[in-house]
Amino acid sequence: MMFRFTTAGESHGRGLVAVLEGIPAGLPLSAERINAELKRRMGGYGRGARMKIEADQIEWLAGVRAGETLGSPIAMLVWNRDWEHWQDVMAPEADAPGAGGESERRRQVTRPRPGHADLAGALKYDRQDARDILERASARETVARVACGAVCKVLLEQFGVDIGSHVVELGGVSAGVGAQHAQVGAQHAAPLQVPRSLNAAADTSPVRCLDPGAEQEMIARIDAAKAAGDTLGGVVEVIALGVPVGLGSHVSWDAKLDGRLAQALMSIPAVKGVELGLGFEAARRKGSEVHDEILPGLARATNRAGGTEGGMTTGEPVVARVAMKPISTLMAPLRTVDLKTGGPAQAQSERSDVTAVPAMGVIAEAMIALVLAQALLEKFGGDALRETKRNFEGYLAQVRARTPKGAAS
Ligand code: EPS
Repeated sequence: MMFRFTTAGESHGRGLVAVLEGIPAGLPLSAERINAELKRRMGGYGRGARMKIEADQIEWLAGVRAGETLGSPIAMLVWNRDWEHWQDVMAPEADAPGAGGESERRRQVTRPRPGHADLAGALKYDRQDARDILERASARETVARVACGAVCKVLLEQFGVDIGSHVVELGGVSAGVGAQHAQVGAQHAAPLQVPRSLNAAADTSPVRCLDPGAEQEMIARIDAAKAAGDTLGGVVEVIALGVPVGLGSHVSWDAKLDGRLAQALMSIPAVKGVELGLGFEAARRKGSEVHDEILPGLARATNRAGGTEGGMTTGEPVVARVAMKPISTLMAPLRTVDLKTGGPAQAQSERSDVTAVPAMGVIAEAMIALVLAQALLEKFGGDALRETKRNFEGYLAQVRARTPKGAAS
């Protein structure tokens, strides 16, 4: 069964639709579990008023019966509560109020925001009103991704994989905690430095940061940015524990798991950089200070690689760091050009967030879950969960047989 997912929906349209194909039959699934992830995505200090309007929850449309997947495409719907305030602006009908001539259109966007999709999209799609672009470019679409990712998380849990994230940088403030942090300078096995139940700890912080001192400073910077009409970016670290060795492949460029993870993470709105393990730091070091020595029992002395070698998982935690630029809607706007007049103007400002870095961590977890679930199903196949598990157990036994007995100490 081919694994794929797709989403549809505009930020202020009727709602968002997510379709996920390739999940085996027999996976226990509940709306509560998906909704818990959607709720996590809505949180974080520095988000705008929209999150007070919405209460994102899925409705099942297809693929689940009596609390279990059927093996058919899973379809989920999330209504936009804000639609109520946008019905005329976003109405699909040609004869809707405001749908006629350009002059009739309310809430047009003709002063593109530097950094957003507004300008390139309006030129490429030949739209006079950049709202036709920004409605889909909005990070609101990530609701549907998180819903699909939540299903994948439930699947991965059946195989002992657990994915969490935390904020390691926000507005230029760095946290002194992190898996990557532990590896920089480490010559021997460094502890992860993050709790095993990463999300249980991170979710108690308003900025999802594990360093209380840094957390206070991040909050202060968000308040200052808000007062100045500005926005802030940051970096999250995502960690997947319990990933078996051998997901992905070295054989072809598009099978390589590190490449697939990078693509999935870079596709998150406003993300400008992705590192695995040491990332860019590896380029500055000698080989002897980068590669993870192999110990008896096939354990690793370190995990500077961040859990992949040769496009395959190593069996160590997968550690990714994801950098997000500041949100491009500024209340103190930057210079732009009015597309109607061609003259200089100030970019449009519309209600938005000061920062969405804490939420981006939740979205990054979802994207990693989607990539790992796909790679796991490629390796172990299965139309039914029991079949996938049988194949998985057989493979683990095969790997264990390669590990000399009693050599692990
Ligand atoms: C978002 C909803 C949006 C923004 C944000 C993400 O709501 P609105 O545009 O109605 O305020 O809060 O979108 C952007 C940052 C963006 O650039 O479009 C959401 O649900 O995550």
